[in-house]
Amino acid sequence: MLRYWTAGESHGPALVALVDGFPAGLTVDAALIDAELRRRQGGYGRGGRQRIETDTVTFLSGLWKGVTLGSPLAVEVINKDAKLERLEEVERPRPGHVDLAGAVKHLGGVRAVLERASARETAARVAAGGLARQLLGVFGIEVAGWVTELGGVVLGGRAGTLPELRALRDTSAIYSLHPDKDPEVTALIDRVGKEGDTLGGIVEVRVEGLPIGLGTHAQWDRKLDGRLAQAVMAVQAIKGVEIGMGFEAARRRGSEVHDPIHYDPAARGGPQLGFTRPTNNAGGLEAGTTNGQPLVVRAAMKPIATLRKPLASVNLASKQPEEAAYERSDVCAVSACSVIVENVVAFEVAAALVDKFGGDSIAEMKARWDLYHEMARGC
Ligand code: EPS
Repeated sequence: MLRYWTAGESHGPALVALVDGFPAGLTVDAALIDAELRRRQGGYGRGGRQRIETDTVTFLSGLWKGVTLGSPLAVEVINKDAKLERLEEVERPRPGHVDLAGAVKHLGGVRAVLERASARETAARVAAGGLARQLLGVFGIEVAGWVTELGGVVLGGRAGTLPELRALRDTSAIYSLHPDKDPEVTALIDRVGKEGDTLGGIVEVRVEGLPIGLGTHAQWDRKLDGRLAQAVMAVQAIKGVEIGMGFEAARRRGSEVHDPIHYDPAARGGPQLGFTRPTNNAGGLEAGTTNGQPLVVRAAMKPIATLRKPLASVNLASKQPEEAAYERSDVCAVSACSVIVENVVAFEVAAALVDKFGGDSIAEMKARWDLYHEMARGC
């Protein structure tokens, strides 16, 4: 079972991801994880914190000479802005954050919950996902994500191979597949930022090269659609998750939604075993099981809840009406969100891969991958 937890406060000494159940024998390229962390720090509309931090990973355990041991990996990302001991209590909870509910729940103050709830924690999730995508890479499984909507401006997807789409996205200041729309969107972010407000958006992640048969239909908590929904919904500020056609499928007839099945003997040798689909409205998952088509996951991010022009709140000490607290924040972090969702999706897919092909060593996983595909071609 491949799983991870994170620890760390936004302004504590460091964030840590503890990755358990990772197979032995993978040569880890830390630079690839650092590249994901760098992308997470970027995107137009980020705040002052990103000018302070240069996120990189240090492995505290689980590696020997750069190769995974099969033991737990503790991965650390240092906080340069480690000032928690000097920070004051926050008296005026910010609407949209956990400030009020968390302070009440823990019978304590706002600072204690906001430090952990901060989206800074996603650096640790990206570190775990950056590791997982290297495991996927061994099996030719590729993951990429981008922004499809920002502040109400619909950017959409685009046809192309993953390397083409990734290259295009990397030319966009907001990580979209339509860089020609960047000026319109960055001007919007500037305008809204000047007004003391914030913006949300929609991100999309695509996974290609998947075999048929990851996940299961047989038990609710092992269904891959359910596991993906939990992992993505649990990213800070996410309010909705869609797979494939998603909510739109509810408005159409069955004949317009479900993907017909064809067979092409020439494609029998590939991971899809010769089964082809003219459409992919299911987004690569049927009943919680991968069907060999690309996995497509979308997530809706609400606007950042810390507003420079704050909403109404109440002073928790005096119970008098006051404006919510303002702490340095981002105007828009939808681009960063695309990187985070990309990496949490990568982790869940890697976990499903380990469930199917065994988690002790890469060598055994490869042998079982080959054997499964050989047997499945007989289906
Ligand atoms: C973030 C770091 C945080 C915030 C932001 C994301 O740093 P600080 O609080 O020191 O400015 O900029 O956090 C939030 C959006 C949030 O809601 O808490 C980061 O590294 O992503």
